Amino acid sequence: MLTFSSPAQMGHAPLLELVNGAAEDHAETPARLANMLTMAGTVEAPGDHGLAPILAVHDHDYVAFLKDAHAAWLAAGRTGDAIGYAFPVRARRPLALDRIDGKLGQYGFDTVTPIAAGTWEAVHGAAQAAIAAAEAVVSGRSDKAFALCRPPGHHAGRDYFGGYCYLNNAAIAARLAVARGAGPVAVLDVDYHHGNGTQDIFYADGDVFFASIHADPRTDFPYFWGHADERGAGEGEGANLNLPLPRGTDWRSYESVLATAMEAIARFGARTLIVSYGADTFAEDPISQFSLSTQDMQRMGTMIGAAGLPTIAVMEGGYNVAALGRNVAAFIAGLEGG
Ligand code: OKS
Ligand code: ZN
Repeated sequence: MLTFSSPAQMGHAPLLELVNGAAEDHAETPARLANMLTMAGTVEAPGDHGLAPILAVHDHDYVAFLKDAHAAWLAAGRTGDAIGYAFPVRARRPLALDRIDGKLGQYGFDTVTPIAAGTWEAVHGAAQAAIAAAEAVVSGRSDKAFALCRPPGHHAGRDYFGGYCYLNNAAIAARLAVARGAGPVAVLDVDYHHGNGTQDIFYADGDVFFASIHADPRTDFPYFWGHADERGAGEGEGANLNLPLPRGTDWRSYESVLATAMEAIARFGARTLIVSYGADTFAEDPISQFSLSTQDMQRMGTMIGAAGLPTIAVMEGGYNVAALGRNVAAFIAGLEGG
């Protein structure tokens, strides 16, 4: 398996997240990537493919905001990481706000996704890893590739960040594949959390099918997306499939729902597959509530690999740091046909 990661990804080290009424240690740490790298074998640096593939998904003003946000935070006399405290209720207007606090609320949707000094370089590096993986597959250099992205991406929308995510690595890879004529494309999201950003980006897009298996948003983050009745709109009507599962789900139920997702992807006629892989479905994940084992990660990879599609996998969540590399390696072994 070709594997990609950028050293710049280590530079995002959020100090804390505001959650459960307190400042807690941030779960999405550089140590996650360090642990994955211990198990990954040969990892290629992605090179710099520029901003064009990122801007094919994300809003120009949003990207400019992300690049500048931490500097604007420091210029406002603050220390530490930039975190918003005021958020618009739904259906507010597009507004040209002047101060960093307003902009953090305008572009962000939660208090767990700080913008730190190294955030832009890191999210740019993670996106480059996803782009390099996509290039490797659409060029025919490799049948499958894995981008060890962190921070993750699937909660980030065209013009918003949240859920530890800033740039949507899976969406960037999917858009690139479509642009290169490798469509129709399916994105399969098997992270514990619903990939609301990816869903939003492709909601009205008939070229990209989005299927997600995740904790029911009635009980779990991101709450406001991921419900079973969200089926796509316009040209994308029917090209969005949410398969929410209850807390406590084990492999027995997961397997049959994954089979449903794979059948839907085949029926759609996908020619390229993007996988948003999160290891936070692991039974011992500290912030999640499914019951999958490391061996189940391999089973998951095997079922996905059996589709026989050119596949680009990108890393999403997974917070049991000590087990992370093992879980990723098990998933990759399955995907490769083990
Ligand atoms: C708990 C609340 C935040 C959940 C963020 C989810 C991040 C993730 N601290 N998304 O896939 O793993
Ligand atoms: Zn997750």
